[in-house]
Order: sequence, then C-alpha cells, then structure tokens
Amino acid sequence: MTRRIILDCDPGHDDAVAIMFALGSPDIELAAITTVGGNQTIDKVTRNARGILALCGREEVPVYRGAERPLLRQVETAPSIHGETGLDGVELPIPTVAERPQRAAQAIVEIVRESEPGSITLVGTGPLTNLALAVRLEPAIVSRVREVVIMGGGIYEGNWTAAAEFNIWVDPEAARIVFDEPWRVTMVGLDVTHRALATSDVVDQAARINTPTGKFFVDLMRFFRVSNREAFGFADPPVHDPCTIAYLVDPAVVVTKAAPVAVETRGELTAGATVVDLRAPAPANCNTRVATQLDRERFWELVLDAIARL
Ligand code: PIR
Ligand code: CA
Repeated sequence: MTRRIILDCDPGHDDAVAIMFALGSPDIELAAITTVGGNQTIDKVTRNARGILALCGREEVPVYRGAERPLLRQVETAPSIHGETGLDGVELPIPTVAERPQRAAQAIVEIVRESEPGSITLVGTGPLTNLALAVRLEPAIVSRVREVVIMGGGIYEGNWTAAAEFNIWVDPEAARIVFDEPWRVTMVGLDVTHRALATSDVVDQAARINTPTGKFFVDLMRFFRVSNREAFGFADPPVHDPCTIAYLVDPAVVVTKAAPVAVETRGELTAGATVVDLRAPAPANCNTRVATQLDRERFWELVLDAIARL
C-alpha cells in the first residue's frame, strides 16, 4: 500500500537525501513539498527544494513556500553545517517550474481536506512552524491525517544546545503545538539519527550508482562530512532526515516506543528540549511515539536503492 506524504522541510543536505529517498521509493507518493525557514532562509531552502526536484526530473511535485520565521522568534539558520546556500558543495539545475501560489499551511490544509480521511502522512524535517500554522488554520486536519512523523528532538541528546536539537530549538512553540494535538506523532530524534552515519563505505557504494542523483548524493556527503567534522567533531556525518522516510517505508528499520513527549519552551538552559517520559509503560491514550533504534545496514540499503531508482 502506498503512503501519500507531504514533506515539510528546510533543505539542507540531509533534507535533500530525504526528498530523493521519498521520490525513489515505490511505496511512497510525494503529494507535495512544503518549505520552512531553518537550515537557511526561506528563499534559499525553497529554491533548493525546486532544484532537487529539477535534478530528479520530478518537477510535477508541487512546492509550496512556508513560514519565513518561527511563530514567536527570529529564525536561526545553520550555515556552519549547510553553508551559505543551505546546500553548499553541490550544483543544482535551474528549476523550470515555479513554486505554487498558496502558502505551505494553506496547502497542507487543502491537500488533507481533499484526500481520503486517514490517508495523508505529514513528515516534518525542519522546524515545525508550518505544521503548527496548518493545525491552527484548520483543526479538523488532526483527525484526518494518518500520522505525523518528524525528525527532531532527542530522548537523551541535543545538538544545537546541550539540551536541544536544532529543529525544535528554532521553533519550540510550534513543536509544542504539534506534539500537544491528539494526532499520532512519531518523533525520530537524535538518539536514532546520530546512528545514520554516512561512513566512507556508504559513500563508496553510492559512487558506484553512477547516475546524476548518485553523484549528487556523493557531493552532498563530501561537504556534509567536512562541516559535521569541523563544527561537531563527527568522524562520519549523521544523515538525520531520511530516517523519517525509512520509518514509513519499513517500520522495522526504525524501532519506536509509545511515550509521552513534552516540549520545553522556557527553560533557561533547556529551551527546545523534548522531555520524554519513559518511567512507565505509556498510558493507553498516549498519542506520541519516540524512535529508539535504527537498523543501519538496512537503512542505507533502502536509501541507496531509492537513489538508484531515480
Ligand atoms: C543538522 C541540522 C541542523 C544542525 C546540525 N548541526 C545538523 C538540520 C538537519 O537538516 C536536520 O533536519 C536537523 N536540523 C538535525 O538537527
Ligand atoms: Ca532538516
């Protein structure tokens, strides 16, 4: 059964891999890409999304521009990781198809409204501003969406601060709105994504694909390897965002567990932290799940197979 998804993202090297993974997976139908200011400004990430679709020859997928900044805060970008363009180190073709006139939140509401109830999955791989705006614009989407899967947060880890992961840190109020609605939310956080390492093995394998998208992946990883090493000391770069797609393609690759998740918005040291309650079995009405384990081998097999299909 194919899954229809809307991918809300801020590309971004690992967002780019998530887009290719979704496009190349027969079980995933990418209904739309919506963009959000995060890794870089909204202009840059929206252009990147369109350029990736152009490279993949898939410009029929509509792109909707979303929030320029978080609900209450100024946008914080991550040039130390993704460079000034948001996708430094690669070249993309000039997109030939324009972005759509509607805004992301509006498009999410319309697509969910026009689709079969329970059929659309929302995937968030950037700050959650657009998803929060969509649910405030039309609360009825909560019961119509199949599930929400996000890359963000962490049970025991932070990256942008000691306590917070970048996507939640940038817009904690939006994350709080998304986690507090009674739809099913699965948090694929740093505990798992820090194991999705693009080792030189993986990159060598990708190099053998020998297609434009295979080369694109290799170039993405070349830059991402250096920036992650210089900014964070990683020997191999963690490729966060495609873990959400892996979870949808094959849930056995990303083990999850029901647990209440709350988002800290005000802590002096802990703003942007996801507080996961693992003390006891989750209550029956718990609507949130957290990812705890990744089958790394199978993960890369799925990602590279998808890229090879493009
Ligand atoms: C990755 C990101 C931001 C900062 C760092 N250091 C690494 C971006 C990725 O695109 C991913 O969605 C998430 N934010 C990981 O924190
Ligand atoms: Ca991202």
